[in-house]
Amino acid sequence: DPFKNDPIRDSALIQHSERPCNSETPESELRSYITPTEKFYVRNHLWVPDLHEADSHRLTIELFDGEEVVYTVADLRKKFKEYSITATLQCSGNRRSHMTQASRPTVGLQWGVGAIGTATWTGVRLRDVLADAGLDLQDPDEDIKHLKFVGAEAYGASIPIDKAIDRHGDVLLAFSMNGQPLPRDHGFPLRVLVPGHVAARSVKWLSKIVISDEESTSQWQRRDYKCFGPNVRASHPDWDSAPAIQETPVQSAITSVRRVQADQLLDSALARVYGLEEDSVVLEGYAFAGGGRHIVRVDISPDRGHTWLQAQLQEDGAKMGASGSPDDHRAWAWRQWRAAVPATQVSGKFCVKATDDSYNVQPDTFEPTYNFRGNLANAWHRVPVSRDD
Ligand code: MTE
Ligand code: MO
Repeated sequence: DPFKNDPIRDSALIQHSERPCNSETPESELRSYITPTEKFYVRNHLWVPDLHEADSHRLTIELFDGEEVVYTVADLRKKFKEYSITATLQCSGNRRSHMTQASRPTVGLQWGVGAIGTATWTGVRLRDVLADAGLDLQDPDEDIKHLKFVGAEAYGASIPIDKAIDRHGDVLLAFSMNGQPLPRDHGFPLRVLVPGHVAARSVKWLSKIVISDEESTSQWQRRDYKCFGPNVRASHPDWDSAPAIQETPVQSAITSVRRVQADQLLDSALARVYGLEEDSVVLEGYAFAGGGRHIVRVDISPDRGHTWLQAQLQEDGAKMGASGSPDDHRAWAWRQWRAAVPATQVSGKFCVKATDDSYNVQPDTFEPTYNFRGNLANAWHRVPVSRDD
């Protein structure tokens, strides 16, 4: 039984499957900027490999000519400068259950809003290690197109080489999460952290990197994590016709709906911002864009999309990556937001939608982006008014 040494998980996680472990973060834990490590969603395709010694764990890098260079985790720590970045990981299946409910059945784990989380990751820069191993970052061989990652249990994925060597790409070989060694579920002792890309590319329990002219041949790169048109059925996808998901589209969700009495609003900053003096409803949630794009606005409707107001974006608490200024396309972490509306303006469902700095927006319904695998479900999140009553 390869699962017999899986770690014990926090009982607050919402379990979708046990073997392999797939568990999402409860809404109450999505309200802190940094997701508590033990409450961070777990998405495992297989078992957690039995790796217990960090220092001696070996990472093999296969260069384009086939030559191999090996680093232990101890070597990585000794040889390279350490960097920390705050980045959100979002599973391609986050909010899949909303697509299913609004549209048609989808194949996959029926995640709610909690297949997402934010952590501060510490490690060494992948580009520094690649350069040390012998890759010419300035002028790489033209045929080099992808970087394949292999996990110790068999999972694999790849990213385009440009993301890996971009000095502003901030791809890390991470050995710690929120200041502690990576927990076993999150990749101990070493994982790739590819900020801005779908979490499926951030391979855990990293054992090998291959510099290549082709994408990873794993099923998770070639036969999964792709989107097709609404007409394409599960039985006949032409997998090779669609690109593997890398950067993700703009997303947002409501994580809390609370009624607040007028007298409880006194002295509240939210009440001042929205000029509230009567019984109100306070909403909270997150917004996130892939590719390092910033969230520029979050719109809330208290009445199914007829009227709108702007949510207050909470402070951006992110460490901005390895080497650069915070004003470029390197928003690797979510923004949380809050909004309040008078209870009398509320009718039907609340909706939330976010806009990123390329003015990408979320579709209003799920029909146009329905895909049988339920990937990248990012239509407006609609929540009944009375949910928390
Ligand atoms: N890496 C390995 N080795 N095995 C896996 O099953 N799952 C991927 C990715 N990396 C996976 C993996 C997927 S689909 C997601 S969403 C993220 O890890 C989840 O990371 P987390 O469990 O740390 O939240
Ligand atoms: Mo995922």
